[in-house]
Amino acid sequence: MRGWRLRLLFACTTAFSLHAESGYDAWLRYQALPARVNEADIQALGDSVRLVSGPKMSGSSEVLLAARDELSRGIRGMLGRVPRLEVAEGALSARFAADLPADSFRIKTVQQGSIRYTVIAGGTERGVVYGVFALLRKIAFEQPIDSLDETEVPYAPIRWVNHWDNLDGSIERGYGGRSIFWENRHARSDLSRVSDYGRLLSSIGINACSINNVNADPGILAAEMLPEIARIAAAFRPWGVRAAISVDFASPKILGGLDTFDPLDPRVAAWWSAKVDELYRAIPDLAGIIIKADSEGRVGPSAYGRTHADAANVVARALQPHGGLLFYRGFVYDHHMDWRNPKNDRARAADDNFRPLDGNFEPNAVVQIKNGPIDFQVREPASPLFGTLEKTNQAIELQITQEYLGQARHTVFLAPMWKEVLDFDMHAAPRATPVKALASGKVFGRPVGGFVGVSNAGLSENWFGNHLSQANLYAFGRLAWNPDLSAREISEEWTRLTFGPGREVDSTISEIQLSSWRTYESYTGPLGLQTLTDITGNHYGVNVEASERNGWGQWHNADAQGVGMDRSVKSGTGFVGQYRAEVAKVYESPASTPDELLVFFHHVRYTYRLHSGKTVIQYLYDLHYEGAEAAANYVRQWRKLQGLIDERRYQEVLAQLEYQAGQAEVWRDAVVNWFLKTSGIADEKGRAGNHPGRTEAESMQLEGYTPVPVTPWEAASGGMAVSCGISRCAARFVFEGSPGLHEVRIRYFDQNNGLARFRLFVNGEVREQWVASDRLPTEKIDGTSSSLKIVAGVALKSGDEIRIEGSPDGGESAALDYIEIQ
Ligand code: GCV
Repeated sequence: MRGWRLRLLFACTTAFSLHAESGYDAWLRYQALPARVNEADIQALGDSVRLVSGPKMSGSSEVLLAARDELSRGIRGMLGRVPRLEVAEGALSARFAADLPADSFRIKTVQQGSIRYTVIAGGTERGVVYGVFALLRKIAFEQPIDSLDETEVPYAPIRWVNHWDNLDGSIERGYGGRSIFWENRHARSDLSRVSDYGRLLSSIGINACSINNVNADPGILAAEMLPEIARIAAAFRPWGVRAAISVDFASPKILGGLDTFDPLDPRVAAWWSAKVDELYRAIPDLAGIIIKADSEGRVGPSAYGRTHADAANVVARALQPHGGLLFYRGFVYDHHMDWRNPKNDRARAADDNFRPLDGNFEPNAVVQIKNGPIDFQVREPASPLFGTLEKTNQAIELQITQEYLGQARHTVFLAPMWKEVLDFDMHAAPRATPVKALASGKVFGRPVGGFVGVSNAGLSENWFGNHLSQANLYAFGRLAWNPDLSAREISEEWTRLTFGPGREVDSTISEIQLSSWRTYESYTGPLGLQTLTDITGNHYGVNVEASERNGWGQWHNADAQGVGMDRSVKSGTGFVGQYRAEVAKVYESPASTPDELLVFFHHVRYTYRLHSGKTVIQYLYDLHYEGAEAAANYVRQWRKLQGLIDERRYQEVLAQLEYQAGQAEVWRDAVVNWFLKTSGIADEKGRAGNHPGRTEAESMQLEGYTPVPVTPWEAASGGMAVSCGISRCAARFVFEGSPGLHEVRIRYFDQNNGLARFRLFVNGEVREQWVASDRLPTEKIDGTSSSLKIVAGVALKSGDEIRIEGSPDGGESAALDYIEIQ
């Protein structure tokens, strides 16, 4: 019934839902549903909605009040009028909540004689909030709500997000503005964003959030900091989100004045115990502590010849009386590895370090393991450590912030990638043992386990700097709650709540999202190459060789004959042998390794044939062209949504997708040219190295501009750009193509240390002007600053003069790469 009525009335709803939106409300917009349906829905809920939590909880806590207010806000927004909402106790609690596990909820329609009402019961107060959000989702999805009887139990107890926020307010690998928690080494005076963030987290079932960088500032544990942490914890508390912190393992020495931080020294243990007691006096519900040690320059137990278990346990024991958890990161590796030794392999590090320690950790310690063995690359196999640990708690760490995945400037929806890892069977027991079950402690009966997402939302109005990137936080929470949901289900839910309803809107956005990871992979690092970016720098722009010949170990070993790391047991680093036999069997030989991970596991010749029958080199060429084309297509798809979603978000996403399409071309050309030069094998389709309509800036007639080599060479067409060292320069050439309306595409460089200006002239007349004002993360002329300006509909005929003028500013030299006329 509701379906067809909604369809009939859809036209009216779109009309009044198109006000400008900032994205701040994310998926909690509570858009009005059609009026005639509203009354029926309110009646479907009965005479009231009653909120009841487990018997141990008080009936009037701030969590229940937040739940009630949210329900009121949501129902009013979507249905226009709110039924009676009650926070109930006593008999109802015993009847509906007593048997519910923590954090789970039940939603039930109750008919008692002539009285009908809806109960939302939670095993804890947090469960009630989750039930409220679940009911609101049902209403938004127009599902029947008149005879409800359902219970949901979260898949895992750990459903956390980590923030890499520094106390000065900056965020390591944050792309959505500055910290919502910190500024100038204090908690912000206005923490309303934290509260609103807590609401978002709670709506997807996340129950804890760590509030400072794992590269921890020891100052977080200073006595004067504890009230500040307490204020942040208080802002989260109404949403059932508990705060956690990251600490520096050397704190007993740096902060405590001891002459050691040796975890086996009793003075160190006493220091941790006293400090944790002090923390809990200030924040009684602190969720726990996270430690990154012996990793990327952080000190750790190796300083005293102790193990990671020793390190984790000394803090875990201090947390035990308070019920807190200790997360010890499995991301431990040597970043000074000798690349000349073919047996060295960073991928081995986590398993090598933690396998011997299985069973040595305290019951409240959790080893937090990144999804792959390297570091959040565009594609990696599941970390073998998930299948190794049997007697140790573990959690999977997924990265919501898109560090190696386009930094919120490229749309990359991560649920499909996460699903591949979560569903991957590690063959750790005779029955199916997917990573999700191992990480959650289900396979080996561990008391705790689950999911940690590195979120890094910031002060930007839409939290992440890209509206479409919000979907990754949503997906993380939904998967942590129920990893059996499909990527499609999640994307459709998110789209509907965030941009919908509207059939075209829902399907277009969802299709873009669902294909976006593979699109990004295809132009930045297919076949298991890993993201071919500047790995010692900003992790953003293209730089094919940045990972080679250094100690960081993200090598892909491309040479004139072939590409890939031999990680086999037979002839390589032996990494494959860290997997259980069933899995190792698949990865040991190139023939059985899936194409998408081929060069992660094997060094193969460029002429090696994939399962698809294509050679490796031709596949690399083809995929880069396909990827760039898919990115261009997103712009075309998005344009069809004008008028169907609010103009502000429409324009902002359009600009982002246009930028992405331009950037995909830089990646395509750079990677393709690099492999063409290195392998010497031509592209069968003749595209690599050929750029119809392109005139290199260095071959134009230059006034003031001077040619400069670009590093890395592949980041600029022909390896060169022109740069201006005076106040104004120009470059010109004569158009010799066919007459008509053309698209003029100007590739220039937009560093973040100036605001250079450009003007395009045709036959002496200004046709377009712009300022290079983006804040891309580089001061260099490289793959990151490479930018594209498209001027459409330019009437040209053979003999016309095209002239581009650049005026440098600050450190930005108005550099130009080429002009392409299509
Ligand atoms: C917080 C990668 C990132 C670092 C990050 C580290 C980690 O190396 O580039 O910024 O540090 O992972 O996960 O600890």
